[in-house]
Amino acid sequence: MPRYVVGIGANLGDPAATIAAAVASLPGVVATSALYRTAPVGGPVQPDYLNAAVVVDVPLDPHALLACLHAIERSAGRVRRVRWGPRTLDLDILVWDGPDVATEDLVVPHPRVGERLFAILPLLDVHHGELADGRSLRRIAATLDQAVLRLVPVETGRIEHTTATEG
Ligand code: A4P
Ligand code: MG
Repeated sequence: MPRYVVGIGANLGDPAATIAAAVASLPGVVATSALYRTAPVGGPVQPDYLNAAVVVDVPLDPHALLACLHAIERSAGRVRRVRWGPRTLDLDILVWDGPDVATEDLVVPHPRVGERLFAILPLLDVHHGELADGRSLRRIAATLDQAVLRLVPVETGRIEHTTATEG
């Protein structure tokens, strides 16, 4: 069964509640990261984000999973207006255990996963620490400009979730 890590970001409405609901709707969740509060990167002036990552084991190919993620984004009221703009919910496929995907509507590993602490820190909570090309996530994280991201403290506790598919 394919294994994916899905990155989650939210900065409108009640991001913690939205993320908890998204994790509850995702199929096949086997692990969740801590919840990180991060300063926005790119886009217009906008609120801080909450970011997280979850591991899902699902019998779906990457495009089918992307369609499922888009449906969950829509049910959270996501409206696409500005690239990198504020959003109620963003679900990205960060990595998976299959071959690289490079199509017009889907690129896996996510093309910017190696550039962003808001993606790498949660990913490190649930992933073994290397990208498929062998690059160490910790080493990449150390090279990134920590000041630009202005990380503010990590939330305590973990995401509350229940899934019908576990066990
Ligand atoms: N797409 C291609 N590859 C993927 C993939 N691996 N996973 C396509 C998901 N989608 C993928 O995404 C645009 C299109 O990318 C999708 O329709 C899909 O076909 P989108 O979610 O509509 O738009 P976006 O998220 O604004 O664009 P993008 O380029 O994915 O943005 P990023 O790079 O994900 O950045 N700052 C903080 N602190 N935390 C954040 O979470 N997120 C962003 C978005 C910017 N700044 C942030 C955060
Ligand atoms: Mg996205």
